Amino acid sequence: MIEEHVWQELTDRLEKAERIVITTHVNPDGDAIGSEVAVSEILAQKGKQVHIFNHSPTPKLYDFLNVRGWIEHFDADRHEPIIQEADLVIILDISDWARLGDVGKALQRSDVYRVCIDHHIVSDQVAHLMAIDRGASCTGEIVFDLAKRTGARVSGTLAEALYTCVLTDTGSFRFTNTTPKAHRMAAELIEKGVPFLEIYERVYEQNSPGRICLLAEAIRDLHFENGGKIAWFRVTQKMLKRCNASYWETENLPEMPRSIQGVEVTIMFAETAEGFVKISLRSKGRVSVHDLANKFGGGGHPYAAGARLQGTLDEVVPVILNEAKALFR
Ligand SMILES: [Mn+2]
Repeated sequence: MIEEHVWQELTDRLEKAERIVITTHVNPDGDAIGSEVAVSEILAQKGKQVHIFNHSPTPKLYDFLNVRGWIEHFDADRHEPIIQEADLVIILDISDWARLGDVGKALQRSDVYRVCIDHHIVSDQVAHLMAIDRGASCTGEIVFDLAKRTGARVSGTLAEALYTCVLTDTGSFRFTNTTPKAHRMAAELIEKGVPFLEIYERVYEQNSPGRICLLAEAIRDLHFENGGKIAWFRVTQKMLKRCNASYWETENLPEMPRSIQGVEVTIMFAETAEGFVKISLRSKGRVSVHDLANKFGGGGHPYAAGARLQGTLDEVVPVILNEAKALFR
C-alpha cells in the first residue's frame, strides 16, 4: 500500500515538473519498459518534456512499445547534462543503485529531486520520495493507479504498455503475485480495447532461432539436486556464441525447468562477458529464494530473485548449490 500523503506528493511533483527524466534497471524486462512508456504517456498528455535513459539497450521484443522513440541507451556525455537540468527524475521497478548502472552513477552526481515507483523489497534509498507497494503485482499496476489519479486517458500505447507490465510480471497470470487486482487491471484494459492477443504474440511468440538453440543447450545441461527438488543449468559465453544469441535472450530460460514434476527451485547460472556469473533463482512458492540472492548482494521477490557474483562458473556454482540445498533443511 502506498500511503495517501505519498500519492499526494507524487502527483504534486509530477504536476509541477516540466523536464522529466525516467529510468529503470539494467537488463529491463516487460514491466520495466512498460512502466517507462506508460509514465511517459501520462506525462506527454500533460505536455511535459520527457526523456527515458536506460543503462541497457531495449530488448528487441519490447520495441513495439517504444512508439515515440523516447527510450534512449544512456550515453553520459550527451545525457548527463539533461539529467542535471531536469526538474524531476522517476526511477521505475528498482531501488538498487548497482542495478541502475551508469544512469545511477549520473543520478548520484546530481541533486535533482527523485521519486521511485516500485513493487520490490527496497534495497537502497535511491529517491527522495519512495512510492513502494510490495503488494502490487507489477510496477505497472502502481502506474495504472497513477494514471487514474492524474486523470490520464488510458487508451492506445498507454493501455498496451500497462497490459505488457501485468502480463509479463505475473508470467501470464500464473505466478504468486497474480492477485485479484492484477486480473481487474487486465479486465479494465481489455474493456478499453487493448489488443491482448497481439501483445501476447509480440511478447511470447517472438523466439529467435538463437533463443531456441539456448533452450536446447540449457536442457542438455540440466542437473538435479535434493532428489529433484532443485534443477539448475549453466549458460556459458561459448553457448551464446554457438547459438549466435545475445545475453538478453536468456530471459525466461529460468522458467523452463519449473514444468518438471517435483522441481521446487530452479537456478540459472549465466556467465557474463565481464567475468561475472549472474544467478537467476525461481521458486514454485514453497520456499523463498530472496534471502539466498540477498546474501550475495542481489535481490528480488520471495519467489523470483537474482544476484551477480564475481568469479567463474566453477567457483560460483558449488557455493550457490550449497546454499540452495540448505533451503530444504
Ligand atoms: Mn516488476
